[in-house]
Amino acid sequence: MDQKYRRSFFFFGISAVVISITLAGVFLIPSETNYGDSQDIYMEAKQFEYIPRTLNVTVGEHLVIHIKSLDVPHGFEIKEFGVRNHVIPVGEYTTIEFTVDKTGNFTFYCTVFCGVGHSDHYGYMVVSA
Ligand SMILES: [Cu+2]
Repeated sequence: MDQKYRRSFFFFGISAVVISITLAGVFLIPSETNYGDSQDIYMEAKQFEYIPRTLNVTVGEHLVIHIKSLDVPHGFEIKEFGVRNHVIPVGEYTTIEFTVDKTGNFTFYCTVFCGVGHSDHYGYMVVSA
């Protein structure tokens, strides 16, 4: 194999790899990319607060909330986004996913009775345009 032939063979090989990767990227991207930007949010719940207490997000975002409890089991609900009665276990992250499809100020709150301050266990989600 002479030098010139070997070089063009090499470039052909590289081009084939690049084209394959590009096509795979176009056709094999998982359906999650149909959402807007995805944001991972880490939260903690305890008697009787959420940390952070306020989530500031942008409409269209797909949220992946990872949340765990620091003391007793708690709950998490935001009716406006179809998130109902999620149980938050102690010491172990649970994941809640949804897309914020409207702007405004919303309240999320605890749906598992967690003690005398249960009714004060809530937080806010501010969705901006
Ligand atoms: Cu609670």
